[in-house]
Amino acid sequence: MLSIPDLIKKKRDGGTLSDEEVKTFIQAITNQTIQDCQTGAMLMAIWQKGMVVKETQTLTREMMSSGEVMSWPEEWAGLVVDKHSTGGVGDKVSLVLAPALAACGCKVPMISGRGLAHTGGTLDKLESIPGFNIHQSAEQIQRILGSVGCCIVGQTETLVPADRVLYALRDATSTVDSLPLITGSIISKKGAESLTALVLDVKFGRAALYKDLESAKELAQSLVSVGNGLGVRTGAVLSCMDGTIGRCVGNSLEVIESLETLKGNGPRDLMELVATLGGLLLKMTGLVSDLSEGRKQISDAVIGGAALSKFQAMMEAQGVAAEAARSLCSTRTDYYRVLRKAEHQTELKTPAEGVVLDVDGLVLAEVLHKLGVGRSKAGEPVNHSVGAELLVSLGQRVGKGASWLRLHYEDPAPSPDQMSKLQKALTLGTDRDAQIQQEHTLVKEVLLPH
Ligand code: IUR
Repeated sequence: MLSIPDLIKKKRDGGTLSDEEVKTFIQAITNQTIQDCQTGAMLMAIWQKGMVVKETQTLTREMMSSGEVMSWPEEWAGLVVDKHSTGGVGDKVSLVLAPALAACGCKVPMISGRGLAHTGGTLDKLESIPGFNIHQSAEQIQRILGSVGCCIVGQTETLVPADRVLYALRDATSTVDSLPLITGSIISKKGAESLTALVLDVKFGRAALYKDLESAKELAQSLVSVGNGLGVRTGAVLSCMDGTIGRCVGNSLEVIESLETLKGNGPRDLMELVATLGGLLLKMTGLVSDLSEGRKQISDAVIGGAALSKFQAMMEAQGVAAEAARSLCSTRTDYYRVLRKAEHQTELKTPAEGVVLDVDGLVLAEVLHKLGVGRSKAGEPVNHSVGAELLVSLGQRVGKGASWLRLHYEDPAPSPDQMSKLQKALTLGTDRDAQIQQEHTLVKEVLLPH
């Protein structure tokens, strides 16, 4: 058996690690018999030389086996599903999708993350609801799935401990953006949830992790093939992330937009993503025979209010006071009776008349991140009430001086430079520019299990 320095050398020189060798590396992490500098060197060797599909598959399986693998009651066989997104701006899909799937008969143990770089995190959004507890043990998750059908929680202590070590060292060694390492990290955690089916929302575009469609597609293919190899029916959607999903960005503002969506008033792009991702999952479980029937069942669950009831029950099961959950879910409620509103609001005005051609989601997200929506170091608090509401739609004609963005802020207040950056996120044009501009397609491609 090769020693750890030999394994590093083999990978550094472009070799393919055998199943036993990958296992040795991951077990050394789990048993804490490897030095951080050795793990860092191996990560850099993997980043530089890559891995063949079989190696990535073994890496993922070994990472998954480094901790607890969840198990479910027999009667849930074929029904346990989840979704993962590679990160977006205003991406509140999980908040609508998890209860919609539960309303369609699925069990959804959704294990989500916190904000990463400029992208938002589902857990940060949910924690803007007073009392919402994202820390649930495996037993509590099973109890909530039994009574409600869905929960949205953080990674438990016992799930894929190897990923916790690897993720921190990837961050410290500039090796986050490696296809096999991203694949191993994402799929090992989903594999440990013992899912029947998994759908991946892989973003491309200027506010995405991978900007161009080709590299996003490569990631999607890697995730789909490794997921299926692990025995989870895995499909993926390639979706565009140039602007924002829906109109709100920021933790509590996104909760409000999700609740409005669950009350039937959702923006078109959010509904499209929820229906497509949910429809695919229903098809992969076999609950429906084709995607269009799946999309319809998910849309009906959202528009008809069944998903809202599940969201209310999930909030209560995860610690929100019954009265607060009821108030958030009632029609024509004042959300700020429960959620905290930022101390200050200001509106940005259009500099000229014209047609809205573009709103740059990356610029919006980067400024908002600095105003407290996100964190610059792990463990820092976020400001749940900071965010922005887009007041115009693409293709809309606006006059000069019209309000186009409402900014919610506290401390720090936006600097003149940040205000000017935000203003530049808006591109106006003529009717002719709008005609020439290609039709915006949100979902570019769907990859199904082989
Ligand atoms: N989310 C994960 O769970 N793992 C990763 O490597 C990335 C995002 I990038």
